[in-house]
Amino acid sequence: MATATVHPNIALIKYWGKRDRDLNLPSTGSLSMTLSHFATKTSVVFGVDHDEVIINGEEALGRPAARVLKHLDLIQPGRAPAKVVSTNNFPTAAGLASSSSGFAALTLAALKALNIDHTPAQASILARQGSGSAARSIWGGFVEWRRGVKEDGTDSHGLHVAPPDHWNLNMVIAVVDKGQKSVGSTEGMLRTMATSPMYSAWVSSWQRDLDQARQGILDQDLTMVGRAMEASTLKMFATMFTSNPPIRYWRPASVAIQDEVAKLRQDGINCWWTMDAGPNVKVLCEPEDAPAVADALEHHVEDVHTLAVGGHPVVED
Ligand code: 2P0
Repeated sequence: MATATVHPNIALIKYWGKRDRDLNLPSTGSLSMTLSHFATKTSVVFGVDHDEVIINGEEALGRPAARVLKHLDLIQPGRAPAKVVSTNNFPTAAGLASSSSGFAALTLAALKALNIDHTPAQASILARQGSGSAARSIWGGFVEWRRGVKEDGTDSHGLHVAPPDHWNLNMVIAVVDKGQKSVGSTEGMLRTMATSPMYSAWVSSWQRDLDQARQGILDQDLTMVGRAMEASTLKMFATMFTSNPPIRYWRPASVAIQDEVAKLRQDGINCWWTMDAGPNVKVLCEPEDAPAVADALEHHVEDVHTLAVGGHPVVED
């Protein structure tokens, strides 16, 4: 039996689209900040009577359970029956990156329970095959997920860009809706790839955003990171909006918060927004500005969380 506690990550430079669906290889590189406070805690024990998956206190059945068990099959083909117990201390599948911490925690707990020696990059490659964004939650701090060029995916894994204590940044999250998203990320990506005329522009223009965000992180230059993050976010949504049928996660409150961020910047508060596969808005700022940002967001939604840069996973026997 082993337990892993892992923080989710939010992409500053986005992953949206797959160059290989089976191996879950991305069409673009991406870069993330690991979040503090939010966490998934997953325990795995092998050698029980039958497979069992408990998520947030309830037995998982159907596709969610099958996805977890298939991931264990990938980690050890021909494995013994297993019991998996996983709990999130934040909303699941609501655009708050629960699949990133979920599959990273499952991977790390299973590797430990099976006593399989591994490097972080090897764990990241396995986590990637469960859910792409999980490739980045193997580390705390700031993490790049290399697109890679190899067909077998061995060069498509996370890389640690900077440790958790490199830069004291905050992410203020406005929860516009904590319900589960209408279109799942995988389905949304496949639809975008098949139908959006903007998709080719997306896959040919991400590298510059990523290079600028990485440099901005290393230099602790929030404006540089923020500009690249908003550009990457808007380009990703342009591909979604122009899919057929369109994918539109934004709600009126999401747009009102984007306007609020622009207004805060005009007032001299250096803050920048991003969104993912859901209506929630995440705002990046320095800790000294976080109370003013949170106050402004509370005019639009009830549920606002101020999070810092999260640490590395913790894995225990
Ligand atoms: C990201 N998202 O980079 C992007 C931005 C959502 C928007 O990664 O299909 O659950 O399991 O690999 O990782 C969400 O997608 O997708 C995601 P799969 P995943 O964080």
